[in-house]
Amino acid sequence: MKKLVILGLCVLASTAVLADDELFISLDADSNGLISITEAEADSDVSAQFAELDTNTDGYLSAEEFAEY
Ligand SMILES: [Ca+2]
Repeated sequence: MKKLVILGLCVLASTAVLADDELFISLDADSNGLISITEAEADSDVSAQFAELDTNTDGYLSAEEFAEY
């Protein structure tokens, strides 16, 4: 039973990562691996948190920065 719960949590966690990846890919309109502030405007939530997510303040969200979203 305990193993089943752990397995379930792993599946849930990997699904969440996958969903974030899909959002990242869909927002990365020019597929350069970075989300610009213009690309982020396609999602109002990401756009609103852009400055917070852009931890190195280069004006782009990398996959690593976006993972915090
Ligand atoms: Ca950045």
